Amino acid sequence: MMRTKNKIVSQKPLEEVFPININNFVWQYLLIVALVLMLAGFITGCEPEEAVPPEETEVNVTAGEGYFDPDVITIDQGQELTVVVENVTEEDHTFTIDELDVDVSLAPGAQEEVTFTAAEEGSFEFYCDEPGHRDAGMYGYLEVGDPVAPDDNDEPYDDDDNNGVY
Ligand SMILES: [Cu+2]
Repeated sequence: MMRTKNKIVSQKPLEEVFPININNFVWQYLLIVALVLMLAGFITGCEPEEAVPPEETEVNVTAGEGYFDPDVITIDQGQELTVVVENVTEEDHTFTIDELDVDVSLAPGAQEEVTFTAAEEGSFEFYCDEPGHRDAGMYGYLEVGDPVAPDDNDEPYDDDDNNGVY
């Protein structure tokens, strides 16, 4: 019995060491949590910068299989705009705006840029001039001034006409 008690007594120093290890572990855990929270805050803080505000003078557009992304670009009247178009497909495409004399040819995988000024207010369609591509969905709208985005309603043409008349 005495020896057993002595053994128990002799274990107390070990028990005192053990809580110190726990404290170190908790401290490291809290440090990791703090770092994760800081990283999350950093990522969250970066997200608003990726959005394209109306006053932006450069817009990146992806020419994909049957689409342009974004398909609506909004700028102010008289604003100079640089559009950087990247063709992410293995076909030829164009980025064309008839009213603004914009016609950029895009080889497969190519990235081209075009700078122009939209002097007049309105909604201008940009599209791919390769046969069949416009009908396949390769079009979008450059909204200049006070725009009504086609995506905001299901019948853009009728609504636009009514708004113009009234
Ligand atoms: Cu195309």
